Amino acid sequence: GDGFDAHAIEQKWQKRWETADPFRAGGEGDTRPRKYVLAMFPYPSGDLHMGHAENYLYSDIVARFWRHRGYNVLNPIGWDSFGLPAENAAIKRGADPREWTYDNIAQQKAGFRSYGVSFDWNRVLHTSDPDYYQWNQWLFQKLHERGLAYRKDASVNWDPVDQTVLANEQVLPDGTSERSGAVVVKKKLEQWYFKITDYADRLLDDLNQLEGFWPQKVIRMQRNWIGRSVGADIEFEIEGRDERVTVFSTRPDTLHGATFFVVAPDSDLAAELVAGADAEVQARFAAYLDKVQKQTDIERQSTDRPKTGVFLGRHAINPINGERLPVWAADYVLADYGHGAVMAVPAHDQRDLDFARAFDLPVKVVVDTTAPITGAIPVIELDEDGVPIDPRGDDPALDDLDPAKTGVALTDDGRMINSGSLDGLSKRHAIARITEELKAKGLGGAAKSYRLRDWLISRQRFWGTPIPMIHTEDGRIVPVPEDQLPLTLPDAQGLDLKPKGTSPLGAATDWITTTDPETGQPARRDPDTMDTFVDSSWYFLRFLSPGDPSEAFSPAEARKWAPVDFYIGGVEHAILHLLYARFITKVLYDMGMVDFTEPFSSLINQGMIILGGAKMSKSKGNLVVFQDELDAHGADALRVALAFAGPVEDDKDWNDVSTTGAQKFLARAWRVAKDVTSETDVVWKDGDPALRRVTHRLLADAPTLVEQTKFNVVVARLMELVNATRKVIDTGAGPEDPAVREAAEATAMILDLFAPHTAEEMWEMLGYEPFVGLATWRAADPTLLVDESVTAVVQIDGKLRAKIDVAARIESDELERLARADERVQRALGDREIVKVIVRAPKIVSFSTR
Ligand code: ANZ
Repeated sequence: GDGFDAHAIEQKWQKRWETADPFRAGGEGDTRPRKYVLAMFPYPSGDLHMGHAENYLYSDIVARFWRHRGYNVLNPIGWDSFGLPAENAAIKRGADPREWTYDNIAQQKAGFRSYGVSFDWNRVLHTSDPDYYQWNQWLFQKLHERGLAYRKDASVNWDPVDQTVLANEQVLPDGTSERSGAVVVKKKLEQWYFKITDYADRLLDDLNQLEGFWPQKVIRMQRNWIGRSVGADIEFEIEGRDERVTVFSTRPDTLHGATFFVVAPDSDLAAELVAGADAEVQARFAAYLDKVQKQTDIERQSTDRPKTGVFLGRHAINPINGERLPVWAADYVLADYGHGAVMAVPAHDQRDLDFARAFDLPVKVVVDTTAPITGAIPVIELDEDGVPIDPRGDDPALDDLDPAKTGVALTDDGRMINSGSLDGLSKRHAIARITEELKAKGLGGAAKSYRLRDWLISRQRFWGTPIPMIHTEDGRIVPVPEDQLPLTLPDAQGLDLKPKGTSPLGAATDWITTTDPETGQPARRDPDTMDTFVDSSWYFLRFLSPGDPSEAFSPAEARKWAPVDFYIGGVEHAILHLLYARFITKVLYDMGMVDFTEPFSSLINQGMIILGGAKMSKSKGNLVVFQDELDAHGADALRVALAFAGPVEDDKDWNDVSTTGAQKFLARAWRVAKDVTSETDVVWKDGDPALRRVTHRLLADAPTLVEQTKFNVVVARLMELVNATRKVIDTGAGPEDPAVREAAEATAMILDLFAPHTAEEMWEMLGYEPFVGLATWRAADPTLLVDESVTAVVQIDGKLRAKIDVAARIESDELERLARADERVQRALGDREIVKVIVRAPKIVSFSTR
C-alpha cells in the first residue's frame, strides 16, 4: 500500500545493468588501483540455494564497497562444471552429462542476475568447456616436463560405490568417501600423481605469511595436513639381507631403548622378509595381511584397538649397540608413512608399549623423565667397573614409573640413561648428538617426514579433463602432441557411464585409439580423466584473460590483478582446494609465470544457513528455496535479511533471517528518498545538526566496518539512520531540510552494498544519473564527528552527589574512572569503602558503601 514495488524496481535495474554493463572491470587505460574479489566458484548442481545466496552476497558487498572507494574491481563468476554429480545424474536419468551441466549453469546464471550480483559478466568460464580444460592439459604436461606429474603403482583409496579412486583428502575422518559415503577400501593400481610433496616445506612455511589474513582454523588444518615431523633416518641391518633398512624416528635419542622392529604388513619389505620364513609363519602372515587390507588408515592408527601382529622370524641389528631385535609385522605401522618400518621403543612410545605388553616383549627405559633438564648437565658417576651409575639410584617410588608395569610410556623430556655416549644429555642434545654420530658412521642422519602424500589425480570417470598422454605399444608413455590439444571428450552418447572400475573412455574405441607420435604405430590414449580439483587449482588466473586461445592466462594481467585480495568460501574447502591452489601457484611461480607465491591474500569462511539448528537439505524436507524467497520478497530483501542475520563467519539459523522485516526496512528507506523535497544543490551545513551527526558518523564508520566484514553492523546503522531521517521529516525540520537529503543520499550510497536495486531507485529519485553502484562514497566531515556530550549522575548509596559532563559514547570503565576521580564524589565518600558499583553508560554511576 505504500507504493514500494520491489519486483518492478528489481526488474528495472537488472535490465539497465545488463544493457550498460557497469560492473565490467576496467581495462588497459584504467588508472585506478585494483582489487580482485572472488567467491569460490559454484558447482552447477541445480538451482541456486541459500548457501549460494549467502556466499555471493558477501563477495558482492565487498566488490561494491571497493568500487565506492574508488577502486577498479574485478568480481568474476564461472562454473566448476566437471565432476561426478553430473555423471551420476546422467546415469540416473539417462541424460547427457553435458546437457545436465549446461542447463543447470543457465539456471544459476539467471539466478545470479535476478539476485543483483555485480559480476563482470564478460569473463564467465566453465571448466567443462574445451577452451578451459585444454589448459588443464597444458598444465599437466608442464608438470610432467618438470617431473611433477608421474605414474606410480600404489595402494590407493577406492570408492566401491562410485567405482573410482579418491585423493587422501577425499576420505573423511571416519574412513568413508566424501563423495558417496561408502567405506573406502584400498586397492593396488597404477595411477597419475602430482608431486605436491616436493612443495611440502614451502606449503608449510608460507602459511606464516597468511597468519592474520586467513582463518586461524584453516591455517591449523593445513599445517596438520602437511604434518611435518622432524627427526632422523636410521639404517638397520637385517640378518640375512644385504641391504640395510631405513626407519624414520622423531626420537633417535631413544635408539638404545629399541627392543624390537616393526614393518607395515602391506609393505614390499614385509612381503620380502616373510618369503624366506617357514610355511606356518607365511600362512599366519597371509591371513593377517588379508585382514589388514580391509581396514582404513584411520582404524589402523586408532590407539584404543588391541594391538595385533605377526613375528616374521627375522632379526634386525641395532646399529648403535649391536643388539638383536625381533622383526614383527603389525598394522599400526603404515606402509606409506616414513619408510614403512619403525624401531620400536616401548618405554617411550605408547603404541610400541601397548604392542610390547600384548606380545611380552622387553621394555628398556633410556630417559629418566624425573631428572631436571634445565641447568648444568649432571656428571655421570661411574662404579668401580666403569659402568655409569643410574642417577635415579634405587628409589622405590620410581617403580611407579616403570612403563612395563604401568602401561604408560614415558614421553616427557628428561636425562638420558642406559645410552652410552648419550647418558646425561637432555632430549634435544641427545637428538643432536646421535644424529651426528649416525651421520658420521654412514648409518643415517637428520630427516623430515610428512603426513602429506602426493596428489593422486587419475579418475576412472567420464566427465572430466582427459589426461593428455599416450601409451605406446612398446610401453612408453608420451605426451599427446601439442597440435592435438585440446584433446576433447567424445560424445557421451553410446558410452556406458555406469561405474565399473575402469574409465568409460576406455570403451570409446575410436577415441581411445591413436598413433604413437614417434613411430606412427598404433597406440592408446590414457583412458582416465583428471580430478576436478585440478580445474579449480588455477581458475582464478583464467578470469584475468578469459577465452584467450593462446595461453592459460596472461602473466602481464596476473601481475596487475593477482593475487586475489579477498577470497570467500565454505570451510569445507579448508584443505583440498586451498592446498592444491597454493601448490599450483608455487609451481607457476617456479615457471616464472606469476610473481607471487600465495594465491589468496585474505580468506573468509562464511557460516552455513541452517534451519532449527540443523543443516538444510532436500532429504530432510527443511529446504528454504532461494527462488521462493526471491518471488515472495525480492532479491534486496533477501540480501538485507542475510547480511543482517549475524556475523559472516557464524552459522545463521533461517529462523533469525527476516525477509519480511528487511522488506519493511527497504520500503522505509525508499520512502525517505521519495519524501525529499529539496534540490540537489542544497547547502549541507544548513541542515539539522543532530541528523547530520548520525549521517556522518555512519560515513566515518562504514569503511572500517566493511573491511572488518561486520556487514550486520552496517545494516543496523543504516536502519538507525533511516529512522532518524524519518523523525526529522515527520516531527522535525521537515522533508525540505538539507540534512534529510544528505541522509537519504548517504543511505542510498551505503545501502547499495546490500540492496542495490532499491539504492539505484533512491539515487534516481534523488535526482542523480545512474549508477549509485559506481558513486564514490562521501567523506565524513570531521567537525561532525565530535561527540555530543551528556550529563551523567553519580549516586552514593542512592543519593545524588555529582553531575559530570561526559561524551555520549563513553565506555563504562571510563565513566566509572571519571566518577571516582570527581572531587565531590571523593569528599562524599570520605573513608567509606565501596562494596558495589553499578554503571549505566553514559547516564548513571551508582556506588554502594559499607
Ligand atoms: C622411535 C620412537 C621412539 C618414536 C619414541 C617415537 C617415540 P610422527 O610424529 O607422527 O611423525 N613411525 C615412523 N614411521 C611410521 C609408520 N610408517 N607407521 C607408524 N608409525 C611410524 O611420528 C613419528 C614416529 O612414528 C617415529 O618415531 C616412529 O616411532 C613412528 F619414544 O621412532 B618413533
